[in-house]
Amino acid sequence: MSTKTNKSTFMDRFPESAAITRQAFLVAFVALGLGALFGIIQALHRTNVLRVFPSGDYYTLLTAHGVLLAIVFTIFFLVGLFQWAITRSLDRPPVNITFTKTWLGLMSLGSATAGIVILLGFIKEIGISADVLFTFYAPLQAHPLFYAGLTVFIVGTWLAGVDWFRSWLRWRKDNPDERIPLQAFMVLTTMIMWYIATIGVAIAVLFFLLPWSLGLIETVNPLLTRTLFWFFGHPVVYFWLLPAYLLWYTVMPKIAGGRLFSDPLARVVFILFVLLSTPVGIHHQYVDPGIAEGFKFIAMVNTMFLLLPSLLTAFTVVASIEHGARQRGGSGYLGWLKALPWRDPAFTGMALAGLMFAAGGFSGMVNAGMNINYLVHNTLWVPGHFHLTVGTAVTLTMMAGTYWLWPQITNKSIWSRPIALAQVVMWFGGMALMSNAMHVAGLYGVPRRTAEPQYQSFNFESIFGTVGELRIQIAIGGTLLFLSSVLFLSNLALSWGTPKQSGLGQTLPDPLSGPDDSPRVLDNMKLWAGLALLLVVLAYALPLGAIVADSGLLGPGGDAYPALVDGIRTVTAVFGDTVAGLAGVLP
Ligand code: HEM
Ligand SMILES: [Cu+2]
Repeated sequence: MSTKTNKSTFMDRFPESAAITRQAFLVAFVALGLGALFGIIQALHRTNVLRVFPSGDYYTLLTAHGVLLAIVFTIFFLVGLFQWAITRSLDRPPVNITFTKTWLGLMSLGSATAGIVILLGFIKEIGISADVLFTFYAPLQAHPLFYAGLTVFIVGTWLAGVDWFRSWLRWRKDNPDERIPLQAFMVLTTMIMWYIATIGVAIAVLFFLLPWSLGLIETVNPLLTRTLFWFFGHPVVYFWLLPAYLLWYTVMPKIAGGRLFSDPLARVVFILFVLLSTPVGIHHQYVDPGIAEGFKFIAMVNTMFLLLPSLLTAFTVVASIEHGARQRGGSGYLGWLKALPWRDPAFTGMALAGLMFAAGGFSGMVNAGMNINYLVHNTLWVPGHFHLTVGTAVTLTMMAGTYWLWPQITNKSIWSRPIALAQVVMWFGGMALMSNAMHVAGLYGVPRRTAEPQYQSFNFESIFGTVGELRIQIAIGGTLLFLSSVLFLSNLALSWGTPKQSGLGQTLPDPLSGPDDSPRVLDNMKLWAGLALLLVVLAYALPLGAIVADSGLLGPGGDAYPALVDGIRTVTAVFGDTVAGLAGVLP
């Protein structure tokens, strides 16, 4: 990482693209810092260790935490990384840098607007808020500016995709017969998935939530907006994950001292995500009434297929790293593990992130099972799960990737490698504590999204420890995580202050099995986009049709509630009459 080569860096070759990457990272890291601050506040609050905010503000905190981290941090990092990846792998600067600046500007404007509206929720007097959580579906309602900000942000990401597709088409003109370079392939397939996924959220926001919060329509159909949200809400997790995959496939083998094992396998994995990531969102709605069990079952089966690309990834990445270790002189069944560059924070961070992802995969399978989901639904288990996946597999990979990428985009080396190493290990340790305790607490039924999960009069005793002990684990884990993010951000800030150097450039080696070993049809973007849309129609046409047929486009959704109340009134009236009648005949 700090080893000098005489190669030019990405910044030397493409200064404008490097500047875009830096600016996107800057927004991502500001969001990370704020999000981590809210994270520790809520971890200490709900464990009753330290309370600095009234519990009434908890949703504001939670919304800020969720949106800043799961949406702003991850996606800004993604666009920065993709800007680097597409420029580097096609080996050409953006077609029109003003266009590139425009989408980054739109994304920044949109997220700043949404972010400010959320934070205004702390000041009651102003009367503007967006305490709707990062899932923002009805019946929770936000100020119109929140939805407007979100829209501008998403339009920005769409234009980013346009920019990258444009670069690719230009490249295609000059290279009609070549295979798409792997990183560009990954960027393009991920964006196809994003375009399909965001159809759901765009319809939900533009046709329902925004007009509703502006007062143009009186009601919305909550089940419809929930279903549209989850249409987007599941594939968005792959939008978080695929940049991590890009780093695991293309950068990590290099850091380990080797080469990617199989380029064709990597392509297959990305195509599988395009096809399989959208038609599964109903697996977040197993307990929603109004969706027939059969549709839920289909979503479950589709979800289980998604294990395949992740298992293929585990295989390919581990094989590539093992190859690297053996190149470095490692030997034996497991002995090669010792030959890996564990002192390199970029390597260790990514390796620990991958390990956590395996654990997250197991808890994800529990979530995905229609029957065992009932056990953990809406408990603290669920944030336990996604702090392993997006909170560690993705976040820690992004941090580790930054350590490798930073010199390439700034011509400066990382201020302190030992601190960086301590930082990634600390994140791993903090998350092991916090997330483990969240999973266990969830099995006890401790709810998520609440400031007051007291459970004081319950006396849970188990082999895992009491609820009190779990609370302490969450508090300690959360504190370690916060400290780790402070170390990450201050290390980068100090790196910014170091003098520029030359010769920090790195190259990425060719895979062992290259693109020519894969069928050409894999590069047919139109085909895969078409098939993915077809699968979406198959999975969603019937359930969406049924929801609208049942309770209309604008709800309010059947008459179950008053019918039940009327029913109870009738029963009590009859019962009361009978009692009175009986009383009358009694002496
Ligand atoms: C400093 C590190 C972090 C700490 C201490 C922390 C702590 C927490 C806690 C305690 C909750 C549960 C709150 C509740 O349900 O009552 C939570 C929720 C959540 N966290 Fe984190 N977290 C951290 C980092 C992250 C990261 C890096 C991400 C994603 C990139 C993330 C995404 C989320 C999301 C999406 C929620 C759910 C919000 C909701 O339910 O609406 N967190 N976090
Ligand atoms: Cu999901």
